[in-house]
Amino acid sequence: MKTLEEKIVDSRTIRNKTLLSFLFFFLFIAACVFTWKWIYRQPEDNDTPRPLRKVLSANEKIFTSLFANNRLAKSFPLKDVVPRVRVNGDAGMGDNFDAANWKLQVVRNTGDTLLISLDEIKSLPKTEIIFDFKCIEGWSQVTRWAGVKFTDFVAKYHLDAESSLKYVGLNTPDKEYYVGIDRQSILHPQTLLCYEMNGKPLPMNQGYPLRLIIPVKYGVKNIKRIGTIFFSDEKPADYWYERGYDYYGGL
Ligand SMILES: Nc1nc2c(c(=O)[nH]1)N[C@H]1C(S)=C(S)[C@@H](COP(=O)(O)O)O[C@H]1N2
Ligand SMILES: [Mo]
Repeated sequence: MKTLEEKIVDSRTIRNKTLLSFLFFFLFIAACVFTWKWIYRQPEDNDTPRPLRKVLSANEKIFTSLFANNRLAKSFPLKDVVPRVRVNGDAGMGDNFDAANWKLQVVRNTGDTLLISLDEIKSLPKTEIIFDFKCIEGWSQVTRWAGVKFTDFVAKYHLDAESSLKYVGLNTPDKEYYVGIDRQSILHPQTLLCYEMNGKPLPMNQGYPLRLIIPVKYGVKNIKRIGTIFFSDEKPADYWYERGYDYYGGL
């Protein structure tokens, strides 16, 4: 048998409790607004208030510690590839580009710069990948790319000393777009110096002659139209980092 306990509550108690609830509610909102304003009054670090930047750095540490070369981005069958590949981002993609005379520049530790033609890059083993390309703006699409694995490229051009440094920096020929990438991500087995999309040469607006395809990162790091590659223990400049995004950009 159930016993029902009843308590008679008078209307004054109800009113007091209601008032108290509202008071707490408004105090809570005020605290949120105050904290938010406080965060945005703090000094900035690369276009982001320092407390928020600290959160991004903490995330980066967690992701880096979980990263492993045998953790692959999911790949997809040919039938899943979207018919029309989106074009996004045109920094460093101006019309004044001399495609005919393009050569990839690779700055070595010794100070000299390798100049490598597209044909030389195409003569290296070719790797294809179909994966879900994700942009931080919130869209993603399954797309198909081919090129040389960054690790095969490193081996061919004896860049072992260079690639033991903490970061690699990549710039467009006009230096308008630039990214910095941590060593373990650039040496990930799915990272490509890519010259083909859907079995054809890269379209001009998608990075002809050479772009980075790096499935373990968001779209921002997949730089189109690479001009120069260099290696460094310091974080290379990064276009979207300077505009408030996190440096790591990992998935
Ligand atoms: N040179 C250059 N590369 C770039 C960008 C850019 O503005 N300039 N935008 C990036 C962003 S934000 C995305 S999402 C992808 C888009 O690649 P897509 O145009 O092939 O779809 O390119 C990346 N690489
Ligand atoms: Mo993006």
